[in-house]
Amino acid sequence: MLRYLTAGESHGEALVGIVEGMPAGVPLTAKEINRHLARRWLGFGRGGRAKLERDKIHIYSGVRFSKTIAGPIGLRLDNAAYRKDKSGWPEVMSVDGEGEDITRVTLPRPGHADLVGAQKYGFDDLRPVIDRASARETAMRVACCSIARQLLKQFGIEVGSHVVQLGEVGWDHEADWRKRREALIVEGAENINDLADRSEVRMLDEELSRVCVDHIKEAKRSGDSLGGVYEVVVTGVPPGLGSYVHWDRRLTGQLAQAILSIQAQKGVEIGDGTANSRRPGSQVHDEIFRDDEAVFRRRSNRAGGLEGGMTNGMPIIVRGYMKPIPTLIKPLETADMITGETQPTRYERSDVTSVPAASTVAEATVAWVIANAFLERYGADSLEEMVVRFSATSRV
Ligand code: EPS
Repeated sequence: MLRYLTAGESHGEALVGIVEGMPAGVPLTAKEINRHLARRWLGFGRGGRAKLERDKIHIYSGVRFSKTIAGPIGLRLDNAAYRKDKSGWPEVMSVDGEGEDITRVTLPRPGHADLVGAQKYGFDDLRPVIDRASARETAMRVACCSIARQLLKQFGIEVGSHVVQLGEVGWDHEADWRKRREALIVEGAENINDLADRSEVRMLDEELSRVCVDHIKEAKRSGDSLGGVYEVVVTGVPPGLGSYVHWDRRLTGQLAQAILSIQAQKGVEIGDGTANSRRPGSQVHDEIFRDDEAVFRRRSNRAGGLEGGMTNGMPIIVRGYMKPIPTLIKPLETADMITGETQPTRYERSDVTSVPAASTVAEATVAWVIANAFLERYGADSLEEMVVRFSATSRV
């Protein structure tokens, strides 16, 4: 089984990560991880922090001569915000001392972990919650999960994503964008990224991207933030990953967790999940046929590549629904956590939207789940052995 841990605060010195369970011999370089870290910064609507961070990974261990060596992989990502001249963060986030001179943050933002986090851990200052609940942590997650992605790549499994809706602006002609997505993924899901990464909002349609940028500008002018919906697609997945035999082995549930584990994500949909709930069964289930090479296939993919909690060999389609970011220029009403006094929320800096970023983080967390299921089925101590196992195992 693959495992990873992340540590670090948004305005602390650095983020660190450990990935454990990777077989030996998987090609891995910092360049590949950095490519995905850079993609996480894509998207119009990010705030001042985006101009600061450069996100270059430092690999400490577990890799030798550009290949994994089976030992835990140690990673570090420095926070430029902490190092910036006169940032004040080394004092505010100091590991030592008592922090008597620090101004405490006591106005919790509605919709954020702030208040409950402080109540839960007994803090008289929201700072520890703000900093660990922050989506800054997803940078290290992307780094850790990029390693799982490298494993999948060796077996022709690709992960891609694109944004389908931003605030009120989205694709209303379902059939149109679906056709576009289908055409793109014939050669692998990474092809979606080639197009989406060129759009300012990671959408597949230029005109729609422009409308979204205007929508974001408008939200910014009115001091607001925007949520949205994105789609993650995985291609090249063999049938039979996951299992129907026990609840926690159902890949469907694991994928939902992978999406909802990301900050600000509030909904998940597998395939045509929500539309299917309104349709009669005859218009939902994907008919089965056996092709000329005796491979069982589906005539459609409304199930999003998953039946009975297992992959069925069709592309996996998972959609994530993100709420608008809770840090708003336009204040909302809140209560001071010490005095109880009603006050407007305080604003520092924030993103107007980070749905494009969330789509790339979701790619990473989904890749992790698939890699784990893949290892469960075809796992071995080295990549070489895995290739032998994979080629020898009959696929449904
Ligand atoms: C975040 C607030 C902003 C974002 C940050 C997540 O940071 P700051 O408070 O320093 O302006 O930019 O995202 C990242 C730093 C990142 O790497 O994605 C929050 O409160 O979640």
